[in-house]
Amino acid sequence: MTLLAAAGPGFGQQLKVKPLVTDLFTADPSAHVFDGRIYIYPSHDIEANVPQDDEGGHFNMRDYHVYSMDSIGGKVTDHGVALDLKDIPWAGRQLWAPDAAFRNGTYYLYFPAKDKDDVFRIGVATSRSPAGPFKAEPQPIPGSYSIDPAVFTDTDGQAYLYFGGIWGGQLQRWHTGRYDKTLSTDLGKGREQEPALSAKVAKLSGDMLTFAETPRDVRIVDANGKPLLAGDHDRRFFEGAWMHKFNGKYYFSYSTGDTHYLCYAESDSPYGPFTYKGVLMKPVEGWTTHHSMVEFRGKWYIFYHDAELSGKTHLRNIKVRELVRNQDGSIKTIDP
Ligand code: FUB
Repeated sequence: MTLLAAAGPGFGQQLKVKPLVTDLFTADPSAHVFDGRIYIYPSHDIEANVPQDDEGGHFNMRDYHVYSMDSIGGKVTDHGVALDLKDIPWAGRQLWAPDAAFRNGTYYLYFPAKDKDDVFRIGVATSRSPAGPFKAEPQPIPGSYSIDPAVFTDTDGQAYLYFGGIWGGQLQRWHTGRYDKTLSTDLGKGREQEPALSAKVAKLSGDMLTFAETPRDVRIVDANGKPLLAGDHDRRFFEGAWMHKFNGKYYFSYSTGDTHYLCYAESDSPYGPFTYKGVLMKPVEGWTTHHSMVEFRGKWYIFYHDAELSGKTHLRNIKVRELVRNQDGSIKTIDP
């Protein structure tokens, strides 16, 4: 176990926020509170010397570390390698943004990786400890595809898996229901007036290892109930889904990718449709950010990343700051 940099001064006052981890590059932080402690499940960025492209080939990560903190702003503990690419029987390359969940004494790590045919799938690994190490299931979740799994357990105990990402995340290649390698980025020019591609959601089975239903579209509509369009790059879904519940409402938040916003939308159901509400966070330093939100000791926090330490888009560092809500449940836009 290594003790690393803490959030540092300025935290909570919305001054300059410091990276949580400084000895490794980390990104895509999914945070959860397990046994009263904050656990963070990030990607572990490395310099793999792969040239940058629209497919994200330069994000060539090979393992996961789990971090934990007993308080926001406190020491960050690195629990070491929790899962390594070489120990995932079906995976070929690129361990991207993971998430975690707990049920009946077992912790579940959900992660995307390209299989041996270079198609993104979503895998599961299990552990008796939130810090791992995790043991991967021999096959990816049947019927899974694309990237960025986010698990949400509702107040009635039902767990849902949200996932998907366009461009390098390959979601567009499944547009016809079968994998089509020729479909690039967000389906291309001339489709700007069509509904945008949607993230997916599926109930998880009781053992948390399979989908209990065929994944459904997470529809996002505007205030008039019209679907957001593919050409609406400032508002449409790109990747990085997250779900949380607040005062009985479901909040679906996500990244707009090429326009670099985090946005959110609200619904009365975990399936949606979700009504677009606004920008959660303006662009950070670097190409992407990817977030999670968690309630801890009566306050809500957003975990995210930027590229402050390296100045390079593929070598990122995770951060945390407080999330401020207005009285109607809407979220104050963060300008990092
Ligand atoms: O970390 C690799 C990819 O970059 C993630 O899966 C996306 O959400 C973006 O952050």
